[in-house]
Amino acid sequence: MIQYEKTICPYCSCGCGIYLVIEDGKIIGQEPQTDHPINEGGNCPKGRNAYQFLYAEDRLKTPMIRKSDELVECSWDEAFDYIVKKLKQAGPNEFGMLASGKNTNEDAYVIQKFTRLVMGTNNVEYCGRLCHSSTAAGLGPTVGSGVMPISQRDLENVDCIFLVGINLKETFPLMYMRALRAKERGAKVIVMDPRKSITARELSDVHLQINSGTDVAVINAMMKIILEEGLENKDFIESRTTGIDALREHLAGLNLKDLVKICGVPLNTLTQAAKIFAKAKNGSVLFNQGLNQHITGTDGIKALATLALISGHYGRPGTGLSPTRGQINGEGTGDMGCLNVFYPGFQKVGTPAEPHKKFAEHWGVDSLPENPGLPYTKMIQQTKYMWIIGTNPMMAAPDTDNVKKDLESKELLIVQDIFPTETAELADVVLPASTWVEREGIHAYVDRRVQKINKLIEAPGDAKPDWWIVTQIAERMGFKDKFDFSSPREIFEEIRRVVPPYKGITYERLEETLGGIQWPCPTEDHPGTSTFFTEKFNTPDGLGHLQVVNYIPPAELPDKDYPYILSTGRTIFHYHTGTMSRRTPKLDAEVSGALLQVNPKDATLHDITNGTKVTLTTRRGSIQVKTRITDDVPEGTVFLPFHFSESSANKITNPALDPACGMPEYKVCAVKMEVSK
Ligand SMILES: Nc1nc2c(c(=O)[nH]1)N[C@H]1C(S)=C(S)[C@@H](COP(=O)(O)OP(=O)(O)OC[C@H]3O[C@@H](n4cnc5c(=O)[nH]c(N)nc54)[C@H](O)[C@@H]3O)O[C@H]1N2
Ligand SMILES: Nc1nc2c(c(=O)[nH]1)N[C@H]1C(S)=C(S)[C@@H](COP(=O)(O)OP(=O)(O)OC[C@H]3O[C@@H](n4cnc5c(=O)[nH]c(N)nc54)[C@H](O)[C@@H]3O)O[C@H]1N2
Ligand code: SF4
Ligand SMILES: [Mo]
Repeated sequence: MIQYEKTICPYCSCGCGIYLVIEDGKIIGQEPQTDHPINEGGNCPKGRNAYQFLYAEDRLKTPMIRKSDELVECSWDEAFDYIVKKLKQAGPNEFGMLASGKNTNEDAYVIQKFTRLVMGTNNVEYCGRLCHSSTAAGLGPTVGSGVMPISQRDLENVDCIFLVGINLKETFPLMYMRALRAKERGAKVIVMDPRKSITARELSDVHLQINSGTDVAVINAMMKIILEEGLENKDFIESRTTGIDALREHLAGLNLKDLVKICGVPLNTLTQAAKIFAKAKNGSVLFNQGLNQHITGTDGIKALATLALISGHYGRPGTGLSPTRGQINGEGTGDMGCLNVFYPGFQKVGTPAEPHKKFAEHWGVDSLPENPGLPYTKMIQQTKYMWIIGTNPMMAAPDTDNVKKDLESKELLIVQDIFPTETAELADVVLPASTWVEREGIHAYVDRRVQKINKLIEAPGDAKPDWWIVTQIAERMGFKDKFDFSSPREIFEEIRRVVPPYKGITYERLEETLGGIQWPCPTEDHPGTSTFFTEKFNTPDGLGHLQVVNYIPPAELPDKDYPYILSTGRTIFHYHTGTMSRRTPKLDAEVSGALLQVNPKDATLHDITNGTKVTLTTRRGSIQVKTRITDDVPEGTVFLPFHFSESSANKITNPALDPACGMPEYKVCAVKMEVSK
């Protein structure tokens, strides 16, 4: 029998609807959903080939325990007994847990509950630390909230879009479609990116092709121009913000010539961008990893939000600064509290809210941890017992030779994934998870859009949902009464009770609402919230706090030994550490290995052509990779996607962190390039 079932694409967080064609329990094809309000019948190449990885031969199907250096298949009971015996020896600060941007909210909720309640520590994190931790640190003090304040659908109706460090066409293709529609309706688009990305080429009216890591200098220059020309939104500054005098004074002390020298963009181009942005009626700013992944990511975000505030671009549909979390549940896993300082609902430890007390009451225990836990990379370095669920630090964290050493030295390393990843290879215990369409639950997509995923097929072999695995271990650790969940629905009912923005969302409502509901949704008859900050900001005084920041250069810049800048990022056909997209025959056929982007002038200098194999060496190590000659990258910079293990970018990236949030500087380090022998 053939069925057509609705689901949501498992790749980026646009959250496009797709139909799966299922015959006798097996997916045999798919089509985009024409009536889904996000994609309206479109899907990008990843979305069009969304299900193929499910049937890869090496899906994990059975638990495994390491015995005399080999991972050997075992029963669930054996795996649980082994884990529980070890975990009972772990002191609270010796244990750490990493959740996944692929988890459902229900999975994520039980994961953080396990860490806090059973293990007594706030050592719980997920890939959000490597993605938007600078956003929380930058937007918290500025506007009081680090989530996307709009609906992605409203992008179509703004008259200026400023894209900062985001390659929209390759990374959020269906949001790109909306930006394109806005442009067709007359909106102006400014792109700030050191590369002539396809987005910069195809969409920008003004391309600010800045030197890597100099965003703060550019934004300061734009603000200085706006204030000097009197283009600021005086009413908005007066009624909705605080700190303009300090900002004026700070900018008056900066010299435009110096800023131009730092960022490498001519003054007239900066002026053009500043004027377009300030004069627009409704300006939208989308920013992402090109801004975030620096030791100064937090500063860059504070400056950018300040630019939007003085221009009055906040509080109306489509406006404001939109952080674009990219994993399907990058938003929801954070909402559920898989971060070292946040209990569910972004209730921060160490604040008067005292979330550890509130949750102790919710969960019926005497006490819960109140001190911050360790951030992602430090947890890998400093804990003895780790449980890693649906994240692949051996490819995604910086400086992976050291990650390997740290993971190999654990008393216990549990890896729970759907494939035998580079991280799973190091594990003492490997647990097979079911994925996406093999279990039920909810995800929150990029714009806080909560959509429900249904179980459509059976998981292979013994693979089980993440929430189930965690609850089984909690039970064996002696906490059955606290983890007495027999379905995701029961977990979701607890979430609704303790996480206020989700209170009005029910499974029934989600089943009925195509395109989902945007949280906060306080009551069951509330339609959800598309636009934030219409009346006031989420800061204690309700005002936008203008921030003063200074340019600080990246941690490691080129010198005579390592003369190039290495920047890393994404391409349209592949996803992160490649676990899913590289097991998708159609995507692998498009691009089957890493290609390093090299500028034609640098290529001539080294006598390199397309496909030459080069060795890239940084202070961390060396990798080999083939080249693609393109003026997408400026002279002196090479760009490497991080999807490919045989040329793994993170073997050589710099582990330097933004001190405000623990974000690694993935976007700039110094590298030497030589033709391989
Ligand atoms: N195809 C695909 N799509 C994805 C993903 C994927 O792996 N593959 N991942 C998803 C996830 S989790 C995320 S977070 C997003 C990431 O989405 P993006 O942030 O768009 O992706 P990146 O390629 O990391 O970086 C974006 C751009 O930043 C630029 N950049 C580098 N350095 C600087 C700088 O100093 N300043 C500025 N202004 N720009 C700079 C790069 O040249 C690049 O074009 O994508 C999501 N979508
Ligand atoms: N050099 C460099 N490094 C980067 C970045 C960069 O731009 N440059 N970007 C950073 C960013 S923004 C991000 S978000 C991270 C992403 O880093 P990760 O999240 O570690 O990368 P993914 O490849 O998405 O890993 C997800 C894992 O989940 C598994 N999986 C899929 N579905 C399920 C499921 O339902 N359950 C379980 N248990 N597992 C599942 C997949 O097989 C895969 O191993 O990378 C970061 N690292
Ligand atoms: S834009 Fe994102 S959600 Fe939509 S089909 Fe492509 S990868 Fe999937
Ligand atoms: Mo991300």
